[in-house]
Amino acid sequence: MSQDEANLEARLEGQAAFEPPESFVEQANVSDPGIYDEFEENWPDCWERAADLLSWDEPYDTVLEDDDAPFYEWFTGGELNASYNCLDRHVEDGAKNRAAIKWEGELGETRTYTYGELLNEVEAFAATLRDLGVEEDDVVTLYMPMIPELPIAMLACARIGAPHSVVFAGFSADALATRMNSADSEYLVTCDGYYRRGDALDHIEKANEGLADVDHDVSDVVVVDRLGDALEHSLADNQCDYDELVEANAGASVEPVSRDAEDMLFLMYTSGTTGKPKGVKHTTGGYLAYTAWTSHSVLDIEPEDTYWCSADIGWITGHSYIVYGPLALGTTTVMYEGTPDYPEKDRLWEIVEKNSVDIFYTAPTAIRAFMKWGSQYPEEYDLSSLRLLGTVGEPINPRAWKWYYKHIGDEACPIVDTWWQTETGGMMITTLPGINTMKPGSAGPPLPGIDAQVVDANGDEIGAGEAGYVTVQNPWPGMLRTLYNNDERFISEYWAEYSDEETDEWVYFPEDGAKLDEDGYITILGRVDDVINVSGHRLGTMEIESAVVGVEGVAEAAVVGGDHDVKGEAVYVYAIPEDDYDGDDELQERAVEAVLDSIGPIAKPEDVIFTPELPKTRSGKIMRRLLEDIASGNELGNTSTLRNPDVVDDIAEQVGEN
Ligand code: 6R9
Repeated sequence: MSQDEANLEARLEGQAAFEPPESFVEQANVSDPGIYDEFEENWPDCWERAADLLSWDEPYDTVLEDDDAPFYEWFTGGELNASYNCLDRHVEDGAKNRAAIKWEGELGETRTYTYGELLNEVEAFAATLRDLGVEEDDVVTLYMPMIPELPIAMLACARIGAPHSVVFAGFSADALATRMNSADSEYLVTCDGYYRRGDALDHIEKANEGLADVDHDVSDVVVVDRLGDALEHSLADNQCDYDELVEANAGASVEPVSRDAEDMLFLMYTSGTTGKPKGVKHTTGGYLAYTAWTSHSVLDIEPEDTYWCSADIGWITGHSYIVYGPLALGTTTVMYEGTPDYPEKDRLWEIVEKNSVDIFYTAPTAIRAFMKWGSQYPEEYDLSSLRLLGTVGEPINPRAWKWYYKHIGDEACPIVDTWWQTETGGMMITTLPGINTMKPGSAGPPLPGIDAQVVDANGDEIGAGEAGYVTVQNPWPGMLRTLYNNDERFISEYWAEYSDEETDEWVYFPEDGAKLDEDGYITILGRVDDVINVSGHRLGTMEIESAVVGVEGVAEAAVVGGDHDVKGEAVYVYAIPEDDYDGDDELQERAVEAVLDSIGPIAKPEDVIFTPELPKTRSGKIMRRLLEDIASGNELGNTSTLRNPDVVDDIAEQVGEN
């Protein structure tokens, strides 16, 4: 490091606040600080500003309907179609030849779809879905990796009013079956395979395994041929080739179906406290308005931009900020199939330079990996096209924030650290890049119109410097409407904690801990439920536990998250073997296999530790906090309340050995 660089590092190191660069502010979509008051004073009508970003077939009568809270409804009476808003209207406005999706495969092949081409593809696949018998409101499951056919299929579903349920391609066969069963989904679109680190991965085999466990008839399965000759596969009777079907419908014209604002646009399953994943329901009007609005105000997207979110569409970030938000605004959205370090650790920067990317949105775990690899990789490329950077998925540590600011943004791009969830549909707590001071490590104030408060266990607002829980005290258009077929769980998961049913005051509880500072900035501390965050992916410890206790030879298990310097958190399994079993390598391997089978490689345990006992309180509850501290290598607090304090030392010793 040169002296200059060392000085620069030292300066950044000590700097706690950063102002948005003047050059950014001058061109920002939103730069008037008055927007906070404006939204507060006009709430809920302020949300018309979001709805105005869309084209409505039928204008709405009411912005917010709260008669049946917390089953809120937004833009009621309005009708619209999401695929029309993401495609046709841009083509009608003369953007037919603007790139909508720029896709790059892992091996380097590229495909660009202009808005005109994307519309044609979507219509052809919408016609195909109709041929197969898909009707309005049928749930279509999409089990696909990052290939263009995934957003095409999503928009085709939206066009005919069939909600989609995208299952992350990295999830296991079991996970697919669970989701198809829960949604009673009779249609599946999948693919033969995809590339990961240069290898052709078989995907159809996993899909077929999952289908074998679906508890109802699946009428049709459409299979995209991604790998060609790289993977031989045969199709079963109810399976058909995507290209053949689409070719037969080439040139088809499919009218976008007018959907009620409150009609379901999609389901997205996510992990919660209990074993079963939750089917989060998002609707057409509120969700699309909210993702378009936040793409405009927070990501500062303009139609002329090339925008890249490096998430996977199999998660909510990809739904909201690769597909719906950016396309609703008519911009060019980049999609990359593979891993950031294939063939080299400079892959992402090569893509940024090649496409002159203006806005880049990624996860802190990725930034920590880039940091570890070193700044020589981004330094080889011209990243000066970048105007704004974003992060999402987990808390970002100030060091990683500053590395991103300096080495990717060249100290010229604001960074938005956006806190939100699958359930919120879009961003909730973040600075507005054209207005607010940035404080590394702190997400920022709630967005205009969002009344997020940090409260104590009783629901009372806490003072600056104290830690408590995030709550949202008023509804917003992008919010989930319910959990699919489970209104009761919707209430108990999100509203029971802090609401007062008698006074009809409803408070949303996202189950995150947070700290508040004197400027009202919120620093997110992480989940306070049994959910862990591995590389920005939400995993339920109960789901993992139930996989492990299903293993023959395992009597009991506890799963916790331990600190990890790249992944944020990693999965640690503590298990008690049954009497006739040893906690040997073989049992350990079977436990790992069970987790891979039931969830997928993202949940792969960092370690499986066998112990004759788990630390328990006198009332018999497993002390998870203690196990977390052991996994994280933290100092252990008081263990005197345990029924079996000795076990702690035994476990800690073993972890030290592994
Ligand atoms: C969008 C997404 C949601 C959970 C959320 C929180 C964590 C997300 C964050 C963040 C700190 C941020 N989270 N963004 N924590 N700072 N900027 O990630 O949705 O997969 O549902 O996860 O992720 O704990 O509750 P989802």
